[in-house]
Amino acid sequence: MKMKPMSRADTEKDIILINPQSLDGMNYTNIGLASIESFLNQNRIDCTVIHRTEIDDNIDRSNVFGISVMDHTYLSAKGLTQRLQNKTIIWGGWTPTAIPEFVLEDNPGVDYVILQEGEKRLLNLLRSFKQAELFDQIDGIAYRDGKNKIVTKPAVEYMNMEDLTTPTDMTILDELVFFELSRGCYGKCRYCQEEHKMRFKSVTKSVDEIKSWYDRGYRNFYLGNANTIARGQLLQELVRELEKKALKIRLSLVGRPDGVLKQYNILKEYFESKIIYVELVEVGIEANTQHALDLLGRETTPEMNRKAIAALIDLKKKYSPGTLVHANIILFSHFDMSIDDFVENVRFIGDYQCSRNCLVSRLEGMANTPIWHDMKERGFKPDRNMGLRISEYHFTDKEIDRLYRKLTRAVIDNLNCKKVNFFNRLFLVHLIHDKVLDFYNSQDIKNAVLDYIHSSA
Ligand code: B12
Repeated sequence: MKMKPMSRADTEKDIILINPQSLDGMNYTNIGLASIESFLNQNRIDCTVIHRTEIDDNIDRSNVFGISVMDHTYLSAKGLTQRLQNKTIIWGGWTPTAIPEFVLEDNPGVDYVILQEGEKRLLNLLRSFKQAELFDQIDGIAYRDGKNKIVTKPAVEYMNMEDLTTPTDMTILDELVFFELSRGCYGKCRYCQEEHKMRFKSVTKSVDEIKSWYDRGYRNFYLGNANTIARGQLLQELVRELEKKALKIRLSLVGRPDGVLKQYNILKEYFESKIIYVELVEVGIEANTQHALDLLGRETTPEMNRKAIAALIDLKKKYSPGTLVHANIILFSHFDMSIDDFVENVRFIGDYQCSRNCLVSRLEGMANTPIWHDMKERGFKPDRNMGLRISEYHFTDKEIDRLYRKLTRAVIDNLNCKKVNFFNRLFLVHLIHDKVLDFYNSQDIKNAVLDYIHSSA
């Protein structure tokens, strides 16, 4: 293992963590770093988080820097690493977890890549700098050995959710507290990088944590992560405890259609509650034919998807008209999709009218997922500047390909800009959604779609 010189006396901080986000307005939200900073400080590691623009003022404060990396911050992290070439550099987050070997090869300045959850692994790595024998016990890590060969030790251990500490304020976005009720997902969908085992916080710990935010004046909580609706008993105990403590809060929940159907009666308690207000329920639908769902490795059926959204709309109408129901759908669900798959996606969007803010225009190939491997086999090119994500590709069906290009071209021309970015993305989504509703409102969706594809305009 490589180690650059470090001693506590040298510098003020044991480690400085960098949030490389470049988007104004959400500069400081990073749920992972919020959790790691709190965990390390509670374990007597002197640690702080800075934004990438604060690097000049902090460069001499530590010999060790950790960077949180997602695909859209890959280039920013790469630049920071070059700037910090005399320091020990540790990368963690979604992108390095998916492609540790590529990350180490592409960034000679990166010394260690931490895979999956960072709290304990980073703590143990930092401890090993002073007690070298601890290093061999660390799982979920990639590095270069003495012969400059890359070694990857897969992640084996998972955090017990009870050992997590309350995150720092970096977990807040515009007064909304991202609250981790669970980690991981059982879905194993072919397009998703999430493969952690599912774990949950106890109700006692969850309520204590929510109460501590509540006492500081926060009222709006996003029970995020991919799949918080999964465990019925916990959800039920949570709503009852929050009611007992009279914590008047707004909650957003995220889940899968099977979870919504299974936990229907418990969700009803949330919708009926006089204490809890359900702000939003977000459900991953992804596609509306069995063919497309199978291509995505989604273990749901169109029937299940429809039932789940219909049930939520029914609850909303009866008990909480202001609640938002978001049915996440990938309009162009797969590169092997057919016109009929597209038509059924249009039908779902039109029938339920709850995909306006969460429509994904097309499937993205996230590094190292089964779908990404399929895409590579087809010859689609990973983008080295975006964590090897595959975003540019052709659809097998020529008509679908033409439809995709025509639709997005028309929308981008309408936007009158060169590039789609985070800020105009929602506008783009709305324009596509408007066009989808035009198809839906025509007498025959398939004919309308085919006419559009073959029209000269
Ligand atoms: C809530 C959420 C958001 C929130 C807040 C995001 C944020 N900045 O933290 C909002 C709505 C703003 C958001 C926006 C976007 N998001 Co988002 N989001 C999520 C979601 C659902 C939950 C995140 C969460 O709660 N994580 C819990 C924390 C504790 O986990 P964590 O962040 O992964 O951190 C752990 C490890 O990764 C690691 N780690 C992280 N950093 C570091 C650093 C070091 C040094 C170390 C050692 C370890 C380490 O340790 C952490 C603690 O264990 C995830 C999916 C998921 N299941 O996690 C997607 C996810 C993170 N989002 C994603 C994406 C693509 C986006 C957007 C780009 C979407 C878009 N098209 O606009 C934007 C980007 C905006 C931005 N600037 O971040 C992707 C990232 C994929 C990738 N490979 O890059 C994910 C994984 C969803 C997915 N499957 O596609 N998102």
